[in-house]
Amino acid sequence: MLTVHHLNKSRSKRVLWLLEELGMPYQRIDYQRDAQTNLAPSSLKAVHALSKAPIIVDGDITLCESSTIMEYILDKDIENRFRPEKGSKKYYQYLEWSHFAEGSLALPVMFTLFMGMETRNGDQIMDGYIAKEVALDFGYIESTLAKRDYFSGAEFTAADIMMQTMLEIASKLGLLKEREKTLAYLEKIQQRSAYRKAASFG
Ligand SMILES: N[C@@H](CCC(=O)N[C@@H](CS)C(=O)NCC(=O)O)C(=O)O
Repeated sequence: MLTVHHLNKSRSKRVLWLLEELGMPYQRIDYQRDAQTNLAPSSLKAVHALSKAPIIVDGDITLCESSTIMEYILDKDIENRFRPEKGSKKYYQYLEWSHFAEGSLALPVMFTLFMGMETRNGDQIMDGYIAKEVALDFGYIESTLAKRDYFSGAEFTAADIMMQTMLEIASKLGLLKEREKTLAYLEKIQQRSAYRKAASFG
């Protein structure tokens, strides 16, 4: 059976959410962040050299990196749910958003989070760069959600799960103020019962 190594308050919620959407059996092993450093415990390093969540183990395969894990799980679903047909326009929209979440959006969102942990005067070179990226990325997200119900089209896919994590953090950081479509979308997908179940694991 597939095992999810789950760190509390982390991107491993994505994997648990997808598995719950699919109703696919799995085993969960929980890890707690260090109260001071917020880092994963050293026991996670025994599972994968990167010691980052999520990690899955399935037979002789051990994988880190959430977007890869999502594709791996979707490949196992014989009903081909939550991912548009390969080669279709929607499929490439799906891929763009799946990769955008970690490839582009994570940088300004996580930088904002980390920069908020120190005193800054707002004029340092990174402040301007991050502000520009935040405006660019969230403008693109808002205009996409003004045209479509979900990131790849009319249907919910795993790209929405990938995007939710960053949007959730962004919302807590106040980056979604006045992004009405994005806020409404976030509220909508967080109503899904599979999301609520995954979120209940901490
Ligand atoms: N790009 C990676 C990021 C993995 C990552 O940074 N995970 C964080 C949790 S959200 C982590 O394990 N942090 C604890 C640590 O670095 O010790 C992914 O999407 O899986």
